[in-house]
Amino acid sequence: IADVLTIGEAMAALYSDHPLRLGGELRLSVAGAETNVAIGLARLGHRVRWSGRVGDDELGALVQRTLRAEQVDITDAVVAPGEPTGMLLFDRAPGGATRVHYRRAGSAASRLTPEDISPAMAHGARVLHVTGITPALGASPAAAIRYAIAQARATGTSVCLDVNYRSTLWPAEQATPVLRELSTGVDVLVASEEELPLAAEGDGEASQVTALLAAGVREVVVKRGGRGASAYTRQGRHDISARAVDVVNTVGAGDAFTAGYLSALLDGAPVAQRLDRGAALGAAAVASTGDWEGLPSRAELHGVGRPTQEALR
Ligand code: KDG
Repeated sequence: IADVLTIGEAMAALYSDHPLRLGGELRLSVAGAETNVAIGLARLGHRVRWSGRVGDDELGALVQRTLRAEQVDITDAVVAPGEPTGMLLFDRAPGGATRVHYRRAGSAASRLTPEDISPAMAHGARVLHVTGITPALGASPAAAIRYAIAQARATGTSVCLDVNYRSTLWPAEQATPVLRELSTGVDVLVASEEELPLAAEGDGEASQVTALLAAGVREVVVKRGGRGASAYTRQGRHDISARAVDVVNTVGAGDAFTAGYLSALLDGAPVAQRLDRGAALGAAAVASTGDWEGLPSRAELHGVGRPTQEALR
């Protein structure tokens, strides 16, 4: 069986170095939080399967080709005739901030059903990884994620949920009850500091984490961007600082972190090493353009976080 099964929307991604309104050149790639995690894990040598729904179009073919090239098993992915593959565009606002523009309403993935993912669930995996993005895409994808989590729990598969709140997809009032419901049923919960209140009741990080651990979550991982991350278990709290790298593009860093964390978890490494590998992959993502292109193989892990002017010989 696979080490990890990830489920979610994979999209075509277009990148511009300046505001889109200026036109000019675009670079075409693939993005999506769950496929970012899948690629990060596959590069580290884990057996990864991805399931989701893409259109029977050129962009869907790009998604499939990219995932196959990255050794992600997509045997169970659904290719839906007549439905468009979702798309997102990244540009830079004046001043340099990265902006994300979605073109995913009505996409193939927004029509994902529980039946679509049942073959992947039947194949089994050690870990199921899902995010809070998929339930924001519509009632049917939300049902698919609920089904996936329930199936995983019934069959002894560990579940990792990354909250990944996307405010442009749904308002916090709508997201909070759904994310709280999903969060209590998982083994590993990953959230940024800002997302934690969406996943758990309580005033402040300590009480939110306590509530999650009391609800049966085994590990709560809090991402703090350039300030590192923490992992809480019933045994206590561990912290890691972020690795110093030149920041090129922070999009995808959270997914990379999660891939690193899960990789070390699959290797049976202790919490400190899980955080360390998460920090390494997060740094690799931040130091490169694109969501996943800069992620290391296992042999390249040791080079992450070295000064960029240093040549590795
Ligand atoms: O985490 C990176 C993602 O934000 C990006 O790949 C697109 O999945 C995506 C989303 O919904 O924002």
